Amino acid sequence: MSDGTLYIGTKRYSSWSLRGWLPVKLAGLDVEEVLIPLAGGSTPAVKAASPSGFVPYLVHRGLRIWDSLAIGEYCAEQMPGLWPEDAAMRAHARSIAAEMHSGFREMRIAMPMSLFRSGEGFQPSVAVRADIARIDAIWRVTRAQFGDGGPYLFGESMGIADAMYAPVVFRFMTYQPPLSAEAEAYCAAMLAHPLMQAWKHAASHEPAAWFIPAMEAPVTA
Ligand SMILES: N[C@@H](CCC(=O)N[C@@H](CS)C(=O)NCC(=O)O)C(=O)O
Repeated sequence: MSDGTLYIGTKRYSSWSLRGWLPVKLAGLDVEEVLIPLAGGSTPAVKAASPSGFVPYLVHRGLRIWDSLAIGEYCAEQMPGLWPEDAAMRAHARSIAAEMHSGFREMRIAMPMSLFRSGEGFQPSVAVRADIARIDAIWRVTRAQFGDGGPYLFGESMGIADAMYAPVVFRFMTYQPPLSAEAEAYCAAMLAHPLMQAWKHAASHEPAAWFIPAMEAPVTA
């Protein structure tokens, strides 16, 4: 008998689900995973399952937590190492996680997470390039200041801040925008993480009936 349920959406597409799923896995919560195929827009089964009408949604030992960042915070209470121990590092980690949670709208719209889509011919607009440059700078500065030689944002292990940026790593894998060498190295480390591999592997086995045509279509310049 598990301790609860994590509701998520289609792994090919659901960037917010990945942001909730990673902390749950990193904290080792014993929850059943319920995947609701997303309709693309509004999914009646998601509206029925989750208080906010969005996934991810976590029910753990009777507690109900919705929204990816709240799930990350909850998981860090179970496994404190998911935020850096040092107060200055933790302040920075929370800031960049929140910046991802509330920002980069242009990039998110122009580059939806779609793990097996071809991004060939993708031409980022000026606004999207600005979002990409800011993310690249966040990764570079954070790793230079706090990375301690480790492959992740705050060193040796993946944490909440990495989880928030994980879907961006998958987006960059698809759309291949030019990045700094440091950002490329960070993406490579993230893509090699066993949980990222496991998510991608599971996504590759999702049935074609769950595909959303607009998310698989060739990109338009
Ligand atoms: N702010 C929310 C955003 C969650 C969100 O937009 N999730 C999408 C899936 S990636 C969703 O549930 N969409 C509603 C639907 O498809 O019906 C979070 O951080 O969890």
